[in-house]
Amino acid sequence: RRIGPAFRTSHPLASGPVVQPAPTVDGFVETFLGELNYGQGTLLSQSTLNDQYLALARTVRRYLMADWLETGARRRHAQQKTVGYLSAEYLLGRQLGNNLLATNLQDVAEEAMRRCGIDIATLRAQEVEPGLGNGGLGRLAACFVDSLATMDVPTIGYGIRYEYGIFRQTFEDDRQVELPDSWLSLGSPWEFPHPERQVLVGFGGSTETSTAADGTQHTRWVPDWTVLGMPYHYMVPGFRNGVVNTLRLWSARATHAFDLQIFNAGDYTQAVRAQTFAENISKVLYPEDSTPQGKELRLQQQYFFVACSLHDFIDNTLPADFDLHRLPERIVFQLNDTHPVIAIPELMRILVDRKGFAWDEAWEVTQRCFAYTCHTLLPEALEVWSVELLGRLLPRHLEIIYRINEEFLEQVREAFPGDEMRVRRMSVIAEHPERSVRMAYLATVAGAKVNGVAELHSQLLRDKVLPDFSQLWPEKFTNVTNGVTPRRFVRLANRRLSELLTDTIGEGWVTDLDRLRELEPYADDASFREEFRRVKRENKERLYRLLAVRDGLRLPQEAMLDVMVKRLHEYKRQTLKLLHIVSLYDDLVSGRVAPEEMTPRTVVFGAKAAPGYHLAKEIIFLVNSVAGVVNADPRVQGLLSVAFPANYNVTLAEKLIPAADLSEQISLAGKEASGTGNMKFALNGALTIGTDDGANVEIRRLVGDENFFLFGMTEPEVERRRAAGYTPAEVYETTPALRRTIDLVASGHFTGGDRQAVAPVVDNLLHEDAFMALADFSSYLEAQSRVDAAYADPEAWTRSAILNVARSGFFSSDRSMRDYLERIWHS
Ligand code: B1N
Repeated sequence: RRIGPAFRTSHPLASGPVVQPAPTVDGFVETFLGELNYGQGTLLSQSTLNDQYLALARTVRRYLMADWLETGARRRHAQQKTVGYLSAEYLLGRQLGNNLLATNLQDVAEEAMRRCGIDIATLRAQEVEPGLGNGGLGRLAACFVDSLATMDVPTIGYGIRYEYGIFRQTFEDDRQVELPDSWLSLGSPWEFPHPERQVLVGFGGSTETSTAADGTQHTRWVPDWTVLGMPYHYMVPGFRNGVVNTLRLWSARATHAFDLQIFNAGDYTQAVRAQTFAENISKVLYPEDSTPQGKELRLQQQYFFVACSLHDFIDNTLPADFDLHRLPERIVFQLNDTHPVIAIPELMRILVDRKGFAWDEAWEVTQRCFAYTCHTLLPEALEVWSVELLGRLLPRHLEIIYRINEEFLEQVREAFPGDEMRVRRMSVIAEHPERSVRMAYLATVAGAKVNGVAELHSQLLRDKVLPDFSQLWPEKFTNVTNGVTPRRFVRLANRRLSELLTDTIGEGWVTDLDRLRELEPYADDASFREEFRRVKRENKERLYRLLAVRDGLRLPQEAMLDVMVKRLHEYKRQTLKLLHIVSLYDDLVSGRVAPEEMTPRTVVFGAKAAPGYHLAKEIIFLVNSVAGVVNADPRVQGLLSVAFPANYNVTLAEKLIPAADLSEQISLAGKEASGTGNMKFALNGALTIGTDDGANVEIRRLVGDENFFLFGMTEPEVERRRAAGYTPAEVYETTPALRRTIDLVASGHFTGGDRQAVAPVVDNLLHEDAFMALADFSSYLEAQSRVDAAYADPEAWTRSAILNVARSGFFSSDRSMRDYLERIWHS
């Protein structure tokens, strides 16, 4: 596999260091033109925008290559423990800007492009972001690998190179229409295919057990079809520290043996079809957030990338003579939710069936190699796979899971003699509604640690989701509150704020976000507040210029910018926000509130709905319908506007968040595991209106009650309310403002008189309201009037905004990584 010493040349440059282009404008121009000429095969004078973008990307890549090779060599040499982050999603965002930032080449590149007569901003806009994730979970993985590189932690990010990422959202007649995201179609300058590191993955078939002369049994899996995994490597640069880690994403290919057999049998079309079948595995990301669908192809994806990753690490990354009994000294696999949990029986299979370990020996090693992060509290979101499907696709893994479960349940019986109810509750195998494997239980049984993603979530995980397990193994459970990378979400997204911060407290904050504390005294400095407001104003102007070209929106410059961006989900309660808008609108047009009493607002939504989530799509339709009517009504001109730019993604987030005044974090308490958008907004100087949910709890504690607009029931209040029997219609009947609001929607006012069109949402609210939007309506409106009053005092508002920035350093993903290192990976 590797080139032997005999083939190594004796040239002095053969084993590095790689000659890096000069980090000067001249050096950059020369490299760029070279890439245009020799990489793209064109002349500057003949080149298209895309040629120029690709050449620019490849130029920046060159400045990272020496560090990448050097980091790899150093890691191989040092033999330290590596973090293998296993995640089915990485929502990376655009690469060019981030890599220019990491290499400190922003100004050089801008000037170099100017000399070539090119506006670098136009080239940046050319990049299609790799949308290989649905939302928070995928973006979290991207933040974590960024922080690990910046902290020089040996890490390999493992995942799937979907040919189509999260769909592109458009609106037709106010309804969501999904288009395929062909992010690879104009070329992919950031990836490196490594065909020499391909891995073979089996599926289906059966198991065979043989008995040796000494009586020991040996089981072997005989798959009946296989695919190849082709790794693509992506650079993950640390912030200006000479470190470049690797993200290794797998793409499925047909094996030659597979189609050759069929070719030889003379069936050409059948052979080509086999190719398509194999390549389907990494074709498309499932666009489901927080509610996984139990689809066969999804399980194939999960096993495919996990099998490739384990094989890659054990057989191609560790030295050939490595003693696998010591595997836990060299790797810890962090399971990003249950999606990669099939890695547990896969490692057992490798050790027992292929490396000749005894079962107990293998189990000992396996238990120390995995840790599991849970990201949800919604019972419907806990993944289960039917035994029928698992047995058909991965028969050996199912056997292994059964044995793990048997031995585990024995342990439970020993700890709780006679408690068969408990044994049934804790079984990894559920019997109803069909026999299936509970992946979260399997991860908890096998993992050395289990963590939730915010304090409240970790508490509820212990008490409500896995109570029996936390009773059996209290020391297994821990919390690591999520974080976000300050590189992308402050330094890159908010250049104006970054300059102000650096001018005021120095540049150390970019890698030591706690230093933002030093900003606190400036909250009382009138000229600093003035500067802070200028930053916000300019960010708003930039956003509105973008939304004008991108979406044809015209928004007033002066109004409060109120933003709710996240996946569309009932539990997140976009409808509650919508009811607030309708109620403001109704107050104005009915004359209950005079125009001069109103604090002008612009509300911006961004949200994709899972294509099969019908109610979520109806909510999108309703938001668009309300926006259309409100924006066209001269009576509310300049006082109330609603914008719903299509296709919210990381790129748009980077423009929206720095401009926001108000951050909407209004999920029903106990439902949002953490949230990470909430952290990005606070760090960019927006104030939060939010429930006592997820990481909001910690944000409020840190920024202070007086700088946070709290409303709504707490989680225990939600529980009590539900236990008492919640009837939304009663709330509607007894709350006049709510009644007026819902009646206005129900009347068809926003849908050209069409009452049918609003019925799905209205009926659901009145008769079901599973996430209690109506119960929290009055409290929400009251909190929103506090927001209005606060915004009317710009000095006090700015003071609070500055304190939000100064006190949010805790939410750096660098801190999250320190917590994982301390609480999980080093223990
Ligand atoms: O993970 C984020 C949290 O901040 C959010 O609160 C949480 O909702 C989110 C199945 C999920 N939980 N579960 C998912 C995504 C895709 C999928 O197919 C589930 N995403 C979350 C980061 O911790």
